[in-house]
Amino acid sequence: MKKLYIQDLRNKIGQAVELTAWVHRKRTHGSLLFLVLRDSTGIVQASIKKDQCGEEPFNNASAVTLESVVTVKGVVVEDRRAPAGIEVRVSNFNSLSPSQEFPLQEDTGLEVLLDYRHLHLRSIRLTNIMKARHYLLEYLREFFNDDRFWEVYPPILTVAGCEGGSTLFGLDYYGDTVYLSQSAQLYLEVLILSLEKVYAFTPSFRAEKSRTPKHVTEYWHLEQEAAYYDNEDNMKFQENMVSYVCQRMADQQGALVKELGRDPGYLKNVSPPFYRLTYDKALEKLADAGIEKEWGDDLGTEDEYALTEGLDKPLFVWRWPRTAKPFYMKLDPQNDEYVLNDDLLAPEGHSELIGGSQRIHDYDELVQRMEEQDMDPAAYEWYIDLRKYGSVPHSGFGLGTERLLKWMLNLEHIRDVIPFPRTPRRYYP
Ligand code: NSS
Repeated sequence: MKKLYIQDLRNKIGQAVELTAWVHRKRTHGSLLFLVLRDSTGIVQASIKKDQCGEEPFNNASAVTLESVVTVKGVVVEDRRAPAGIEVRVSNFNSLSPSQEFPLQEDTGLEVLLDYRHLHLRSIRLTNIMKARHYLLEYLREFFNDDRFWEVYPPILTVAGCEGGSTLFGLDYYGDTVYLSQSAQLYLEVLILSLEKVYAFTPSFRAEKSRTPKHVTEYWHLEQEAAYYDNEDNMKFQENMVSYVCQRMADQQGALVKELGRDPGYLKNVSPPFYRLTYDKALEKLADAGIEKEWGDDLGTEDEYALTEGLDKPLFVWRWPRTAKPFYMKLDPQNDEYVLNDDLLAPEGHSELIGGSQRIHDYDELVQRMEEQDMDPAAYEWYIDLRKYGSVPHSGFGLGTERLLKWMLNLEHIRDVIPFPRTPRRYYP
């Protein structure tokens, strides 16, 4: 059975068609009925006149409930008054699968929408966001593949974290404890010693305590790792990658982006080089804005907002104090109080998109850094081992794909870009 899609009706003007779709809206004017029909490709108006399709089909169509699946037969005509400029003049109507009264309306509140996420995902807005998400990943993969990176498949059940123990989800594994992956980084560091340039797109899990518009407990992490890349190569790759996907999205999906409320011109303007501030300069800038931080403090939402206010593209805050960052980051040979790393912050308070760094490839330096952070090297023996057998300088980063899309589409909350958001209080449906 080959289905006709709404987007293809434009090529069928003047022809008789049979269309199966969901009833999205319904309006009556006496003996004239308008149905707005929806499928995965869009919406179209169907007009049904009693004197054209007969009494019984007309009565059935009049009684149809929203979200029912129907089949209409009719001719496609141009009509400037119709939402998409065309309409189907119906000569026959059939209800295939009736819907009970749909529990969601225009004014349904947020918590109810989340309880009924399985139904809310049919909304045009969420459908469009899911499509934008698909395109974003397509463009990201394009960027990696064009540069001859290998896509690899690291495990989700892991023995140890790399971003600190406090956000690990542990689970019982035949009497042992294993953890849901926070990051594939340590495994990617294994794979670069054979494949040299790799990326992975996997779920990452964070037992976040804070409830904010930028945190979920399960997110999709795009991670890159490359042999012989130093921190500068790494930052250049990040800005080229983010610029590439912004421009591809503007060029290829301008209408979708616009419908979701972002001017495609804004994305088109995102190009390298991005703004840069060292951590120390960022603290100075914050002090000028009246925000006093201690050297070594992490940056909070307010700080990120102050640093990126009014910017038209992202900002790197780079070269952080070693005390503020994880054990695997390479110390700056110029001054080992700092590490060779970057956080990439999105403008307009959309928060950190990427965390990246050059990695320690020297055995002794790594063990010393782990001891300094009171870590147990036993759990990381395999990772440390890599430094014994032909270790090379390398760098990598992790990108939160939901955060990138949230910024690109200028959406308010990260849950808007993920079909089934997991937060500290929500894991249903
Ligand atoms: O903790 S990160 O900053 N860095 C890492 O996990 C590295 N080990 C990645 C690597 O170098 N391979 O997380 C990376 C990004 C961060 O910048 C955010 O964009 C995103 O992952 N991230 C999140 N997104 C959504 N929700 C939560 N809770 C979250 N935590 C991090």
